[in-house]
Amino acid sequence: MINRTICILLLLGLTGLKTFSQDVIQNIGARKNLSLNGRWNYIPDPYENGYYDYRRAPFDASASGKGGYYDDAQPVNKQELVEYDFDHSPTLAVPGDWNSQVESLKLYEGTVWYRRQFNIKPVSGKRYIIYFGAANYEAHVYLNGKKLGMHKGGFTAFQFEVTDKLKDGSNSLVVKVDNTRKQDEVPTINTDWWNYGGITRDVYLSELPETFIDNYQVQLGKSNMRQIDGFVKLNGKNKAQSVAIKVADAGISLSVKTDTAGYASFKIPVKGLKYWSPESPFLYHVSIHSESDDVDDKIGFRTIQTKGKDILLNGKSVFLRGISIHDENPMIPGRPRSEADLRMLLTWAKELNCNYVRLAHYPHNEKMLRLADEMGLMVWAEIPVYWTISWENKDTYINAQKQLTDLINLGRNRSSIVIWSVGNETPISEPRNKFMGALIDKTKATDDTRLVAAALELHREGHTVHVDDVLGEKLDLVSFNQYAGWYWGGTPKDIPTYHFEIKYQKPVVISEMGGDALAGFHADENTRWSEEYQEALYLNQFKLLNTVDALRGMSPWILVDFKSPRRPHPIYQNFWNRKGLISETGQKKKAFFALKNFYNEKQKQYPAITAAK
Ligand code: GCB
Repeated sequence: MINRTICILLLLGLTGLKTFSQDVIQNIGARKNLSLNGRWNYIPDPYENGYYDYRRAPFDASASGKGGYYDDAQPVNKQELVEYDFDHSPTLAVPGDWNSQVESLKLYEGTVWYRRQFNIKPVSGKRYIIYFGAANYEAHVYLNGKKLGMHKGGFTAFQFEVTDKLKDGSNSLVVKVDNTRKQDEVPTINTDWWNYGGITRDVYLSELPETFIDNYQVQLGKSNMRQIDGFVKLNGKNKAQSVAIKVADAGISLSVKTDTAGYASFKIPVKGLKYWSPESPFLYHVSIHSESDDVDDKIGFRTIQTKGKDILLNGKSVFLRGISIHDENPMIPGRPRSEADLRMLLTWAKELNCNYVRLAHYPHNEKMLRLADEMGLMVWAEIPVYWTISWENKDTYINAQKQLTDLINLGRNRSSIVIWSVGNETPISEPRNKFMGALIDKTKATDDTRLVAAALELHREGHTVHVDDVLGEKLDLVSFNQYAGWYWGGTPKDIPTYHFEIKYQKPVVISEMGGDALAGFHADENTRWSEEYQEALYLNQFKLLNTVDALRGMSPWILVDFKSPRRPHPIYQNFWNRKGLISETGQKKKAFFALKNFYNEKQKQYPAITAAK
């Protein structure tokens, strides 16, 4: 019995120690990187026979603990899987999802093995990490036959240190990616978007000095336009160092000493700053020099806060002229593969006269956040706590919280991000209130400089629409999804017969509204699926929304039609959610122009905020 317990503990210990990836480095793009993007060989493995032996025992959990069929050290239950021949296997583009690249994988949910070979001459004294921007959903990573670890979560970055594992010459990187949906995961089994599998974002091998700048934040303090609050954190043997922080154009140059844990915080009084805003998205060149490392970044400075029913950007009332966006390039269709794909989406948002985007329903690419900084779009950033998560499962909570803190870490220096959202349309119950309440507290404890929101639900009594979810007490904004004119409330002309009863005296930002239209299908405004119906729905929504005196923003659903398995209508949908203002071929629907006009009017009511001094 004792022996058995020891064995189990050993196993858990071994897998536990090995399985979790480290927290990721800040600003990977600015490091000395070898890109591992490109063509990777792949092998679909629906029965996971490369992972489990014929008794369904994982090769990974072998008693040797070395793990993996690919392990040179021959775990006890290793079999030679001669059928798994990467050399003669086809290739997939990385970054990219498999569904949009290979017809037979369009609906595939399960495991695909990826392999990429690369050459490197490791430099002694340097450290190396392998960094993945994202892989959906569970990734097990092996280098030269040794397991590096695993990561769960389809939209967050992860990394492994490989300093001692690289070979001089050719190296083989193997990743098992599994996009199987599971009830206890985040998101859960049921979503209204395509479950794209694969290594969907950039992969890098990064060369770093022995002691490197691991993390930093350089942002204005909470509601304080006169002070930068920040920190820097080093990683390596020589943690106590002098670190210089420079913001050249603002005349800032400061030196701090990191402690023995490699950490230093700082406060820098500032005046005469050019504040970041959508009208003037000014980014400063920030550089951080330690005794052994340098990192450069482009950072904007702005404050965001609420006051009564107002949202204040740099101290002035602002209206969030937004649109919701999925991380999908409809033209492929599939996950975006390049920066140009992301720029296309944000350029459309700018054409709509937006100053704000809701990046639904999960963390988007870091490049998207940087583009939003550069192009002048405020951002709502979100985690996939969507619909009916397993509220009572502790591991589900830990997973959700990790995705939240990873998202905050990724976006901590992006002035564009003004709102963290902890979830979408989560049905009220005690366990859910506890789960969501804890996520809100965690967000505030991790970053007190941005607003916290969630897309809430409402309930109706006759023509009264109540917004009174108990989470409203803890959140900074009243945000909810409402589909009057589509899922309820008759046809578009009936929409203004409803009215809202909103319990909280806070700014209202409608997180979703809208309806489907097939681009090019024209009929009268009472005919569902027509562009005229969708346009009339928007026009009548504006009438209803204008009656909400605390209305300070909105992000209608959605910029572009997107793939969804929930949308089978053979004439109008064909597995596309048609609530886009733009079709999957880039055609703008009538409602696009209706919203643009509405935003032009709103802009007149809330004039541009010019740089405050
Ligand atoms: C919602 C969801 C969104 C869906 C949308 C719809 O409320 O938040 O993910 O895609 O409705 O089209 O039904």
